[in-house]
Formats: sequence, structure tokens, C-alpha cells
Amino acid sequence: MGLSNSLENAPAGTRALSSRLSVLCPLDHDFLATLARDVMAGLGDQPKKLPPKYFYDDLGSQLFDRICDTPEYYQTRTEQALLERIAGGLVEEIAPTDVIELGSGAARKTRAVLDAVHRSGRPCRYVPFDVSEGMLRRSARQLLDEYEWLTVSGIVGDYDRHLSLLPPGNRRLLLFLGGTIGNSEPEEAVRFLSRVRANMGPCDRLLLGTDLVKDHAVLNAAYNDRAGVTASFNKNVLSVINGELDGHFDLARFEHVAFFEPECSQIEMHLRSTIDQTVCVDRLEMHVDFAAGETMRTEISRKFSRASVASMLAASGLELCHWFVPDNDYFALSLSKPV
Ligand code: AVJ
Repeated sequence: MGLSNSLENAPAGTRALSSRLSVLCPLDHDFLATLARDVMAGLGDQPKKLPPKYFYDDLGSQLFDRICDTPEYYQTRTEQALLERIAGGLVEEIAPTDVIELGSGAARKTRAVLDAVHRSGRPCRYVPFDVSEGMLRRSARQLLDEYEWLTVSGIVGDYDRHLSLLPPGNRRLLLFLGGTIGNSEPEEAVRFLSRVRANMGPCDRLLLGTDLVKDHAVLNAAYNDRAGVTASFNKNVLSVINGELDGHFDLARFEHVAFFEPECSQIEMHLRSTIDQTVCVDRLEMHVDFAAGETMRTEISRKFSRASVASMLAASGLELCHWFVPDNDYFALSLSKPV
């Protein structure tokens, strides 16, 4: 595990900034092995599927960031506005020593919380936790520029495996925003939240973002933006496999498919093979057959209600203490504490 406190190479004048940033990279070690195992299992499965976490290489993280700016993808801006409204109250109530953000990405929403921390006048550390090192470093540097009182301790990791590396404390505000919890199947989400819970002290709090069930046309449009950014994001997982595992996926021979599935209350994203084809993935020594029209599921994004969030939290040893929603009930932020 490398602790790179990037003081060397820092041009004169940026030292102060560099000394406020440290980044742990436990992911370097086993990223490839885990990717290989997951891709092997997923492509060997029937129906085929791929885990959504591999969307987020550097390009994928940037594509997701662009999705957030499409007119159809309401989630980010809805959550942002909500967070701006409630951040002051949260920071007053919790007085956090650390703001820990799981899946920090471009850290767009973090500013709402950090602005509130700034107004409170108390020192606080920001701990971004993300799978994309490039995105984490860029956003950390930007935040350090903007908030001169801030220190950042980043972790480039996988929250299935590296949660134990979070700095200890007992007035920490954990953020898991964006509705990312919806990417996990119900049992998987509870296992994950239980692990988060196991890392929490009695005064720590979790702020969880969840997308809510709504008009299906609104949901479907959000995952089928007209500019095609979501389609590029979806196909990027094939580029990741090509790059990391010497795969031979031709992106032009797959199309983006996304729809709301009311039974499981989830958006499903798939890639559909447009022709009969066999794709080799050299480093897995694998040949994968696709029939014309065959789909491979690349993501689920579950949509919740207050009741389903409360029961997911309860099953994870967490108690819902505040439920925050905007006027249109599009998205929820819930604050919970260990039971
Ligand atoms: C970042 C996981 C919340 O599920 O809506 C956006 C990812 N996928 N468009 C989501 C995503 C397609 C997004 N999360």
C-alpha cells in the first residue's frame, strides 16, 4: 500500500497545498486481479452481466460527470440543491471532525457541506474515498485551493474491501451520495451498509442519497439522454475491459439499452450485441459468444421510497433520524445513526 504524500516534484509555491494532501492507494495491488475475476464470472454467466464499478476509470468518471449536466439527469442537481438547503443544519447538529465521502467522484456536492463547515468556523478534514485516482486527486487539489483551512486524506479504494482504512473518529459525517447505493442488489446493499455501520461510533452519522420512484417517463429519460452521454458511459465499460484485459470488444457492435423495471423498482442498463459475434479477452484466455440481440446487464439503479430506505437502514443496524426531500419528491437524503 503506497502512501504518496506528493511533496517531491511540487513546484515552489504549492508546498503548502501538497502538505495538506495525502492519498492512500490500496487499490493498486489487486485491482487487476479483481477485475479479471469479476469479468470472467460475469461474462461466463447466463444472462451475462458486468459489475457497474468498472465504469469508473478516468474517462468513465468524466463521462459520468457529463451525465450530471444533461437536462434529463435530474438526480445530481436535485440532490445538490437539497444538500445546500440542509447542510448548515447538519453541520450545526453534528459538528463533524471529518467529512468522509464514499464514492466522491468530482466532489461536486461536497462543496455544499464544506461551505457549511467553513461558516461554522470549526476545523475539519475531508476524506474522499473513490476508485478513480485521477478524479480523486484533481478534485482534492481543487478543494484545497478553494478552502485554505482544509486538509484532505484521500483513499483510492474499493468500498467492498477497504473501508477499514477510514481514519478513526467519533463525530464523523459519512456521505454516500448520488444514489449509488441503488447500484447494489438489496442483500448486497445491506451487507455494505452493515460494514459502514460496523465502522461507525455512536456519534458518527451517515447521510445517504437515494433516488425515489417517480413517473416512469422521467426515470427512463434520465438514462437515455438525447446527447448520448449515458450510452458512451455504458459502452466505456467495454473499453475498460479492452484496455486492462486485452479484450477485443468493438464498441460499434453494441448498443445502449436502459429501462425502468417496476417489478424490482430499478433502472436496468444493458449493452445489446447488434450481431452474432465472438469476442476474445486475451488476458482471460476467454472467447465470449454473443447472439444478435443478446443483452448483457451492466447496471441496476434501484429507486426507493421512504419505507424501503428505512427498512434497508434498519436491516443494516442503522436508524433513520431525518428524511429530507425536495418539493417534487424526486430524490431523498436520509440521515441515520447506529442503533
Ligand atoms: C452514480 C450510480 C448514481 O445509478 O444513476 C448514471 C450512475 N448510470 N447514468 C445512477 C449512472 C447511468 C448513477 N450513479
